[in-house]
Amino acid sequence: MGVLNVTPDSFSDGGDWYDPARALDHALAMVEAGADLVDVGGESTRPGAAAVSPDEELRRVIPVIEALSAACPVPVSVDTSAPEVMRAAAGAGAQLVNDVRALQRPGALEAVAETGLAACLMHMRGEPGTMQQAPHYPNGVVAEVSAFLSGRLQASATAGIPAERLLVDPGFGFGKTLDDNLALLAGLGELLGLGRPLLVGLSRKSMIGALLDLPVEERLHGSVAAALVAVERGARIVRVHDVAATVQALAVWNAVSEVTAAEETT
Ligand code: 7PJ
Repeated sequence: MGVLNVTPDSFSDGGDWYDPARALDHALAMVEAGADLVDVGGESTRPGAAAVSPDEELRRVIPVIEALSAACPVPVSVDTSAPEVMRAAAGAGAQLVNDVRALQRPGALEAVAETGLAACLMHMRGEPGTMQQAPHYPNGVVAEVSAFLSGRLQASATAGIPAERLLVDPGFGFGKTLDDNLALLAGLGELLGLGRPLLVGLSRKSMIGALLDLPVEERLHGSVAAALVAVERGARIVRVHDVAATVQALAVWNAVSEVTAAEETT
């Protein structure tokens, strides 16, 4: 999943793709590099980010989603928590909602159920403005994230969203310390018990910066390593900024795992 931020303030590429024509070019370049999905977001959720009104989100993302749905050969995802943006994005051709608030906003479950969109349910502790202020998981971060996602899958089912349309995501960096993030990555396999495909986003995140003591523009190699670890532990979709590098690393990993799988069946 290639990231396309159409925001003036995202932490790693804020402002780069704000203009719809440039956004389309960048999306097509990511597809060319091997992206199977493009995630369009108009609300920055980096730590400390201010909230964006649904009107402003609509103004940012709908023209880009329309252009991409017409010209881009892979499904388009909309990164939003606002039900009105979900509905408009579905009308503009989006196929997936990527919601960092796991459809908890009033009306979000209904918007997904009624439009037939697929949805990624992500775990976040708190809100972007305050989420990094001393997050704490007394029962263990993997168990608490798993319980939350299980509850959201249940709520989605109750709202009439078929399970086959749902993905789950532990939400790396969203209200988590470095140790929490590492525990989640190490324990990613436990989330497979939820029975839905796992999506993970680690690309350029502060946990990579903290491990390597590097600023956001120098986190490529660490991000690729993190994506490989995630896939090796069961992630099915990785949300990344650097598509070519990630696709190449995964192609090498995949060639080896196919040999391993063939040996295991003989
Ligand atoms: C994630 C996301 C993530 C999902 C962002 C960033 C911050 N959506 N949106 N998972 N992160 N599903 O790109 O680093 O981890 S925004």
